[in-house]
Amino acid sequence: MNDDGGHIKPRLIASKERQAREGRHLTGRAARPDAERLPPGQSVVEKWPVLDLGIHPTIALGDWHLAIDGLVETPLVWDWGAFRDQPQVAARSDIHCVTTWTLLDNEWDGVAARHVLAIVRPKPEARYVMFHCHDDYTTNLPLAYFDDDDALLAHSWHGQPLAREHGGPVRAVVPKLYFWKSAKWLRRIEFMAEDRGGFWEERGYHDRGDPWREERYG
Ligand SMILES: Nc1nc2c(c(=O)[nH]1)N[C@H]1C(S)=C(S)[C@@H](COP(=O)(O)O)O[C@H]1N2
Ligand SMILES: [Mo]
Repeated sequence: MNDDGGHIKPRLIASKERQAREGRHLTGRAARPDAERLPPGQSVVEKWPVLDLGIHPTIALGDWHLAIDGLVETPLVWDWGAFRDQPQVAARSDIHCVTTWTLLDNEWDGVAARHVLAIVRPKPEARYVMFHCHDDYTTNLPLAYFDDDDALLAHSWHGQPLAREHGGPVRAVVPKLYFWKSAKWLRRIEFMAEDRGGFWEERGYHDRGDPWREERYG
């Protein structure tokens, strides 16, 4: 990282912890992805909001690396060239943020999560994934949500390089979970046997975060 591009926002973090304690935005409904386009309590927005801890790291492509390690047969580190040499996929999905906005029909380009899994080969005991980011953000998820055909490591959105404020050069995209699980400025993917909470999961957000079951807090 070349500069910190901002400051951490303690008041924003405190207010989100309060919202989690108070159960803000909860509707108490569940919805089915095959029957409804929107998970409970979500509203469609037209413009893509920027939400993060307040730091927007600048990572030059020449300095960019992604480590993939933990409980895998073949840990690796990709530099930018190696990452771009992997098979590329295009995928379309909706973004559902826990703060209730939904952005429909996002077109991503990048490397499929399942390609990553085929290369590193998680050990049988690996059941969870932790994403680690350049702003020190972390988020955890069950391996089953990363091992899905819609999950990817995205470098482009609607055909353009992912903007820095949205996590470029590379962010994770895990469409079946609330968007706080889709880590921006990704630098490391760690495979784990035991679950461990990430940044928001330790501050009152739900451990899994399935929008269709309205798992906002927990
Ligand atoms: N590295 C990092 N990734 C992050 C965050 C963050 O603060 N740092 N915030 C999360 C949250 S809470 C949300 S809602 C989405 C927002 O992504 P966007 O700014 O591209 O809309 O990023 C998620 N990924
Ligand atoms: Mo969020």
